Amino acid sequence: MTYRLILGNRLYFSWSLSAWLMVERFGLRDQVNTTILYPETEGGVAAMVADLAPAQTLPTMITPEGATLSDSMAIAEELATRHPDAGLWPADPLARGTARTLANEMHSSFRALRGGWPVNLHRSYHSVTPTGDVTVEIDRLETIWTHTRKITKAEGPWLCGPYSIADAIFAPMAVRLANYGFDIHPTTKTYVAAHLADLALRRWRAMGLAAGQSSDVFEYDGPAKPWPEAIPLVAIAVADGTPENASCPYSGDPVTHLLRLDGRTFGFCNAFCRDKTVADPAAWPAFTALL
Ligand SMILES: N[C@@H](CCC(=O)N[C@@H](CS)C(=O)NCC(=O)O)C(=O)O
Repeated sequence: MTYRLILGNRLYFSWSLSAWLMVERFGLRDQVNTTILYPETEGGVAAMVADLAPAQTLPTMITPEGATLSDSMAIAEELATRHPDAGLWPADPLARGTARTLANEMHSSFRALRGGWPVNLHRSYHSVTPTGDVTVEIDRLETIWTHTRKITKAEGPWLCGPYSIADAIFAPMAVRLANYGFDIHPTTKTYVAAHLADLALRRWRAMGLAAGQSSDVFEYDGPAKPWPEAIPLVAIAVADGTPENASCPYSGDPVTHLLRLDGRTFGFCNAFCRDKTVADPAAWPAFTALL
C-alpha cells in the first residue's frame, strides 16, 4: 500500500509539518512517497497543486485507490483508520476522546496565532508583544494543555500519554511560540521544549535547512535570534578524507559525500543526505548509530 503525500516548504508550511509527523512518528514512512513542492511559483500554492485539483492546499495525500485528501485532519483520520495498530490516536478511550477534541480545536481555531505568528523553522525572533486576540489564544492553549495532561494523567512530554495526532497537530503551534519568544506559562513552556527537542521535528527542520528552503517572502520583519534548541553535535561538510563507513547510513549506497565530526569522517550517498546530517547530526538515529 503506497500513499502519495504532497507537502510544502519544510521551513514555513505549518500543516505540512503536521502531516509529515503523522507519517514519520508512527512508522509509516516506508508506505509513503513524499513530494515537497518548492519553491513557490508565481501563482502560489493553487498553481503548484493545479494537477491535484480539486485540492488547492497543502498537505494533500492521494490514497492507493486514488482518493485525494486535501485536509490535515482527513489525512490523520484516514491514516488512523487504515493503520489501527500504529497508535495515531491513543488506545485509552478517555485519552483518545480528549486527543480528538484537542486536534480538532487546533484545526478549526487559533486564527489570531495562525495568522499573526507564522511558523518559521529557519529562524527565531526576539519576543514580540502579543495582540489582545493572540493573548487570549495563548491563554487558551495553556488551559487546554494543562487540563488534558491532568485528566489523561500524562507523565511524559506529550499531551495524552504517548505521542499522538494531537501532538503532531500542535507541533507547528509549539514552533510558533518558540519563534516569537513566548514562554511564560508553565505547561506551555515544557510542551514547547518537548517539541523542539523531538528528533522527528528536528529531522524535518534539518532537511529544510539542507535543501536551502529559506525565503525572505516568509520571514518576519524583526530582529532574529539563535534557534532556541541547541544543536548538540557539530559537524562540517568536507571534500577530502577517508570515511569510517563504506555505505550511506540512510540508503546503503556507496559513499560519495563526506562530513567531519569530532575529527572523524563519515560518508553519505549524496549531498542532501550529508547536508541534512550536518544541519543536526544528533537527529538521525541511523547516523548516530555509526558514532
Ligand atoms: N485545511 C487545510 C489547510 C491547509 C493550508 O491552509 N495549507 C496552506 C499552507 S500551510 C496552504 O496550502 N495555503 C495555500 C492556500 O490556501 O491557498 C489543512 O488542514 O490541511
